[in-house]
Amino acid sequence: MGVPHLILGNARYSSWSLRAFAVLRRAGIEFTTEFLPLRTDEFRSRMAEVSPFALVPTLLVGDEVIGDTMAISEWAAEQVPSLWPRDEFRRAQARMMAAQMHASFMNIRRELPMDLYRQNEPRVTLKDEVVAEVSKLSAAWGQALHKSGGPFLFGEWSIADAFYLPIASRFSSYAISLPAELQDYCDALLATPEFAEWKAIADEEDWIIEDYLVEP
Ligand SMILES: N[C@@H](CCC(=O)N[C@@H](CS)C(=O)NCC(=O)O)C(=O)O
Repeated sequence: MGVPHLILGNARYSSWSLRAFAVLRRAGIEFTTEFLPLRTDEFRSRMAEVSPFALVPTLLVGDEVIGDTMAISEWAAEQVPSLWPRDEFRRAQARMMAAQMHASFMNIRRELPMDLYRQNEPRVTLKDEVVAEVSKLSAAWGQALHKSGGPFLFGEWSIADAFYLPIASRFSSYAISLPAELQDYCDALLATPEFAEWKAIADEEDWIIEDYLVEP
């Protein structure tokens, strides 16, 4: 089968790439990496070779292609079941939290794009739709953390936390203020070793995508 090979976008900007990388690192699964600059011919031609969806992250396992973060995460969890909580209800809720991130929060995603080089620089105005999504997210995180006691959503780290890691990074980049318990959660996510490793990769990159650099 060979060592799984993970194709990723710019570490600075690609939030989905970060999630899959964090899951595989936590799983302790050995894998090789290939970083491609988003929105370039190099990206388009390489991705056209490997996946009909042409999105990163894409995991190649021998001849098999897994071209979606949730699918990569579930594949990892089949080998390492502790990536999801042990309790059946906590596990279902962790899947719910990850699925919500996978399918929604479009306003946060559009207005506060991940940019690991941006630190503590608020946008001048936050649209109402963004504020509403931050509130919804805060309520969901608060409910899970209250029940588990933290430090992660379901106590021990799970795939749900990988899915919210880029949100913690965005909140830090755009100085979104949060209640103390939620700030502690974001701090815990940003203090994980897989994020430190990812940030170090981003720090070495010199690819810039102007569209990702939103105005203050
Ligand atoms: N549903 C996909 C979304 C992946 C995605 O949108 N990736 C972006 C980068 S973060 C991408 O590959 N963009 C390439 C493009 O738009 O051409 C997943 O969960 O992996």
